[in-house]
Amino acid sequence: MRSLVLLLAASVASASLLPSISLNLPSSAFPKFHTISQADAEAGNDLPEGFSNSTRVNALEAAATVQTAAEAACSASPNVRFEWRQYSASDRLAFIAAIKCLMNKPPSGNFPPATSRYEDFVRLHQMDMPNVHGNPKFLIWHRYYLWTFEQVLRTECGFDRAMVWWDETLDAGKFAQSDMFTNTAYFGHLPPPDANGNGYCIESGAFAGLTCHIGPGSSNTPHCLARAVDESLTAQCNTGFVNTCNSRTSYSDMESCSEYGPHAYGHDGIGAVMSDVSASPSDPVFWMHHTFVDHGFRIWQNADVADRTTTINGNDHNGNPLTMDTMVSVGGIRPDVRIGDIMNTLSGVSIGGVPFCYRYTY
Ligand SMILES: [Cu+2]
Repeated sequence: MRSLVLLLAASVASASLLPSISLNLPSSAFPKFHTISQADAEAGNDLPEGFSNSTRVNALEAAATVQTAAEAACSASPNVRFEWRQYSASDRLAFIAAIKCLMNKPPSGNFPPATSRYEDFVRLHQMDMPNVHGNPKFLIWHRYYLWTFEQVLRTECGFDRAMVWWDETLDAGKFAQSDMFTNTAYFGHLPPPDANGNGYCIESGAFAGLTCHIGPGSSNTPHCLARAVDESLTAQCNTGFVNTCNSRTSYSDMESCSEYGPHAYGHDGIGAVMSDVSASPSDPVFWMHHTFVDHGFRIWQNADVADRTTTINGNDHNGNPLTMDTMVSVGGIRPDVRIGDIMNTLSGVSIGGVPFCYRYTY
């Protein structure tokens, strides 16, 4: 009996000394994103019914669009999202620290089985997966999801810097060389897969040893934060592919190209957890990647602001047409909004008392 007690005491002691080691899942456990090639995108092969018409309203209607007071106030001093290279070391560390802060906060309880406030966001994404992927709601929903995440960093973790974005076109084909991954203060390394094509648990950087409790897919099996880079896929996050998408004139056509083009290649290129459509926000680099996607959307809008911030087309997951009155929900983390409130990043519309108001540095 005494020896059993000693044995138990010894095992408890050694367990508390060891870092918790979570399961490294094989890459086959992570359902990949659907991709299309740039050549197929140029040919419109992702659009079974062909290119749809531009949503351009007639010139008179566009000219009649007047700036609201909220827009005017926003334009005077918008929040600016800085590209990673122009983001100071201090800002970078503050951003990373705020994400870690969310990981160390308890879950709200509204998104079981999330184990932290950070995982509330992962679970929300997993639950909404079919509604906000594979259809034109993808871009507008992720715009609001990203903004909501930023607000929660600010209100719950004291983040008080400008927001960041990642110009992936500058790192296409060589993501792993970015100091986002090579500098051990940031996101941790980006290793190639092992001989069996599986990822490695991330043991460097600010998120070393992270256990993910949401995913893969629709299951929830604790696993390590793993990556497995394929630079032939990250190479598709290039300027030419982005321009191919942005040359499309209707929202829904551009959305399809962006979602299955550069967006999907960035996820699959980073690999492992990031290639899990449902639970990819488990990897904090998800937020950086989605700033790149939202940037592409805004640049497309800038080519015809009057139209592209005031109209939308395409159908949602259930086949209902998207309109400016279609609601966008982030599960109550912030209020539900109309698409028309957030189609313009400079709308200045008050959401829970905070104006929706940002632009990108370029
Ligand atoms: Cu997503």
